[in-house]
Amino acid sequence: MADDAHATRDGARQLLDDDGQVRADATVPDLSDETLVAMYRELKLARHLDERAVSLQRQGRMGTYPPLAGQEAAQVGSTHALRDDDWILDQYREHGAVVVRGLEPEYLRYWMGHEVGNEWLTSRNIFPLNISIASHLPHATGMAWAARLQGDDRVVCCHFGDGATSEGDFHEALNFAGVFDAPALFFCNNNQYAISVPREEQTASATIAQKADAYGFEGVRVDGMDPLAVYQVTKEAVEKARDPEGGELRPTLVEAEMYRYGAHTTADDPTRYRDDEEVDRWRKRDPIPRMEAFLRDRDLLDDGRIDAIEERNRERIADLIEAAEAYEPDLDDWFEHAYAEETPRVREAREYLRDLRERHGDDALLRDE
Ligand SMILES: Cc1ncc(C[n+]2csc(CCOP(=O)(O)OP(=O)(O)O)c2C)c(N)n1
Ligand SMILES: [Mg+2]
Repeated sequence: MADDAHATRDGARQLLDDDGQVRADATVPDLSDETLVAMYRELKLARHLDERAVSLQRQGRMGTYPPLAGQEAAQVGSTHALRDDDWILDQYREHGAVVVRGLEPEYLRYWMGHEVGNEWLTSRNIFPLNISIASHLPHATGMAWAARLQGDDRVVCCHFGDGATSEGDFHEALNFAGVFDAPALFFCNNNQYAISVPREEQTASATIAQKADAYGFEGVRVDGMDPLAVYQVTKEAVEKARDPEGGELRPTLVEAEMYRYGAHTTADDPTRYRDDEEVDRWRKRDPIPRMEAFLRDRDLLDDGRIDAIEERNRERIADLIEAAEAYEPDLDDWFEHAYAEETPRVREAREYLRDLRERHGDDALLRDE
C-alpha cells in the first residue's frame, strides 16, 4: 500500500476525511490546480445532470433512467487516472465517466430512447452501455488480452456493480484475466444494493476486493466517495496494466465503496427496502462538499467561483437538453443497429415499413392509438 492513502475505520483507502481535510500524512496526488478544480466542476455537473434527468423522466421527456447521485466521485476520480484513448466499459449508471470524457446531446438522446447515443459513446472510447449485468466483463478481459498481444498500451477499465459480482461472467472474466495476464482494470461501484438486494445478501465474502485473491491478482478497497483516493488507487492499477515496474502487466480489482442516494431507476421505490436514516448517514460523506472544503482550504475556490461554476453548469445542461430534444429520429434508424450487415429478414421489415410510411405518412404511424 502506498503511504499517501490511508485506511478508514472500515479498511477502505481514503485520502480526504469526511470534512474534506487531507488525512494526516497523506500526500495529495500530483494533479495541477486546474485539474483539481475541473474535477470539482465535473462532480457538480454530473450531479446537476442527474437532477435534471430525473425531472425530465417525471415529465415524460426521458425514458427510464438510473440515477447517479452519491456515486460521482468514483467515476470522476477513476476517469482522470485514464488516458483519453483508454477504453471504458460501463454498466449503465456511470454518467460521471461520460461527463469527464465530454458530454454531448447524444448521451441524453440515448436515455430519451434513441440508439444514436450508444453509437456516439464509442467516439469517446466508451463502449455501448451494458444493461445485461456483468456480460461486458469477459469482453473487457478479451480486449485487455488482445491489446497486450498486439503491443497496444491502451488500458481497459470496466465498471460494474456489487450485484454483478454474483454473475458467472464475473468469475470467468477475472479468472481468465489472472491466468493469462490480461491486464484489465475491473472497477466495482459497490453502492451497497443491487436494486433491493443489500450487499450483505449478495455475497458471504467480507469484501468484494478480497475476491481478487482467488484469481491471483490484487484487489483494493477505496472510499468511492473520495475523488482523490479513487484517482490514486486507479492510477496505481493503470500503471500495473500499462507500464509496471518489472514489466509484468497485471489486472486489478478495485472495490469503490459508495451509496446511491436515489432510486435504482426511475421505476423503483427505495423506501420499500431501506430507511432515510441510512441514506442520511451516507450523505455525510458526500463527495461534493468534501472536495469543496479541500479546494477552499487551498484557496482554489471561493463563493464567487462556486457561483460561476454552478451558473456555467446550469447553462450547459439546459443547452444539452434543448439540443437533445430537438432531435427528430428517422424511422428508418430502427433497423440500423441490430446487425453490422442487414439480414434478409431485417431488409424485408425495413421495406415493409417504408411502404407503410409512403402510403400513410409518419404522423399517422406514430399516433398513439
Ligand atoms: C443478466 C441480468 N440479470 C438481471 C438483470 C436485472 N437487473 C437490472 S439492474 C440489476 C441490479 C444490478 O446491481 P449492481 O450490479 O449492484 O448495479 P447497480 O444497479 O447497483 O449500479 C439487476 C439484477 C439484468 N439487467 N441482467
Ligand atoms: Mg449496486
